[in-house]
Amino acid sequence: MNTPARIGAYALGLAVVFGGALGAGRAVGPAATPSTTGAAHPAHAAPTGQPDAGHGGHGDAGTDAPASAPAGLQISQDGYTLTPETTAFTPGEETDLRFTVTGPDGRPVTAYQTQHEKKLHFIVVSRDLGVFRHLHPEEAGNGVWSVRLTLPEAGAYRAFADFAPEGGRPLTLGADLRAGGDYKPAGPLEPRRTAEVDGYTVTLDGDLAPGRSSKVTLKVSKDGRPVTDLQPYLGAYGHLVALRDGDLAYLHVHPDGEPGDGRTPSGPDVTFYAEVPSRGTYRLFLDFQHGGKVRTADFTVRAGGAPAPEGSPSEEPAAAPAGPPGTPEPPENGTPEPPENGPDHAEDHSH
Ligand SMILES: [Cu+2]
Repeated sequence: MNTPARIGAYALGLAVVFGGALGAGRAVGPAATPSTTGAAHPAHAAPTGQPDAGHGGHGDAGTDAPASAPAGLQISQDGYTLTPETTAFTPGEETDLRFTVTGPDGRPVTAYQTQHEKKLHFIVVSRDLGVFRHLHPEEAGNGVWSVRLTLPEAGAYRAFADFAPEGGRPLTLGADLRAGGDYKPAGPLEPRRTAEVDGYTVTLDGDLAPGRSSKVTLKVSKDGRPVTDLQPYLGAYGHLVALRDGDLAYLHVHPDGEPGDGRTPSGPDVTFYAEVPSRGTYRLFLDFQHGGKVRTADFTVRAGGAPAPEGSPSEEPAAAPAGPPGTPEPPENGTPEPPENGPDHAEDHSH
């Protein structure tokens, strides 16, 4: 077979696989939640029912990779390495942070799958989990990503790149950043289930059970009234990032339903399924969009009790299997593109 013909056949094979994935995703519908494979799903929120292989560097659900460490704890994994050009910052000073993800061949990765409307999601938190940023860097060419970042206070920070290289599985790599100066450590985190942001009150309901999928519901209200017209953000009515206090493990969370599926209300409740790997304290950051602006509400929840035994039922609704893992998400049909938010929103959260 000559080369063009081989490429053609390969492309055709891909098209079949992708087509199958789309078909599966559609047929299963938004109610589908891959509960049996959930544990292998990593940390990024994914609209349910999409053939989402899971973000964050866990094994493919289909290959039943052994339970590995949570995502985000490594700077290099599966041959991919996060390489920031800068790790030293001056507090309060906006800096153009440039970085690459180098692939197994040692070169910067230039081809990415789109996940939740972006090729790469970039999360920056302070190590004490008081500061949270969810950013979308721009491609500066040749595999270089560029993002304007201000670290507000002196201290140590963790940056997570959440992406899926073309032809590879989703990964979340983490790298430390630091801002020099007089560092004042924050006190211990106390549980907090109500967040106030910009006149909005967001309350969190539900408990996190180690080792199983736990339903978490966030209710958004403004001036005492439930908000029922939340806007889609990254293909969902909310985007939840969960991090473990102590090591900043980046956890798997995905929303229950998606805009336009005919069953998911645009508030006031936004439901997620979160999987925490252990007992401990977790910080949850909810990005939600209303009135054209994305805001972040933050919570602190303790996960207690013993880990659930193997094979114990999950709280997730049982459903037909979702699309095969490792396949890209279907295009966002019928979901209006949320307005550009200019510079990504950023939140500082006091304890
Ligand atoms: Cu993002």
